[in-house]
Amino acid sequence: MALMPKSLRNPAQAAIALGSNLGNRRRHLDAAVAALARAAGVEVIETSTFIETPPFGPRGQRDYFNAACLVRTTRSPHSLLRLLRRIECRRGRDRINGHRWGPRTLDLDLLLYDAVVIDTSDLTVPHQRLHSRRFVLEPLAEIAPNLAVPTFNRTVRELLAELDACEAGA
Ligand code: A4P
Ligand code: MG
Repeated sequence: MALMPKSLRNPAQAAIALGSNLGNRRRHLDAAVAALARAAGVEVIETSTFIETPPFGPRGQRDYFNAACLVRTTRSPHSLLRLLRRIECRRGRDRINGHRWGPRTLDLDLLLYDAVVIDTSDLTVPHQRLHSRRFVLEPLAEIAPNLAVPTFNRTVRELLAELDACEAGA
């Protein structure tokens, strides 16, 4: 077994959501996973399959490719957020002309970071809309169904079951 690099001793486990609906969607997601795997202080444990999902938000957008990724990391949550922003930027994410829930080459959201709860102006963990986004919960449930989601006090699988029940009753 390979020795874990010194920088990855005592790592945290984090879950990241990936989404793309502009350009070569599969390539953007592949490149994001590769960039995470190359980043210092990050080890990719597992990546879900890529699923094609109808857009939530403004009409007229193309379907998204979505996925989720589990990583081990020695980076702090804010350092991980900065890394996600850099990777988005390198894949041409336009934050100046882009708008909320609008089309994007790459969106990387930090979903979970161990059992840590954060509520600062630029970072909320668990991600605020994790429980209501099928395009987030489905890929995450594929790779980490039993992961506990703090504040919601549910596992990922339970949140997905609740969303199913909610949508069936709607
Ligand atoms: N921010 C706070 N907490 C976090 C966190 N945990 N991870 C702040 C990442 N960012 C976090 O993010 C807006 C602000 O949230 C940032 O300033 C950051 O500091 P953003 O990525 O610029 O904005 P956004 O992605 O447009 O909005 P948001 O709130 O992340 O919404 P969603 O839910 O990600 O919506 N439809 C489908 N089918 N698939 C998708 O992937 N994505 C969206 C984006 C809309 N519709 C979609 C999809
Ligand atoms: Mg986002």
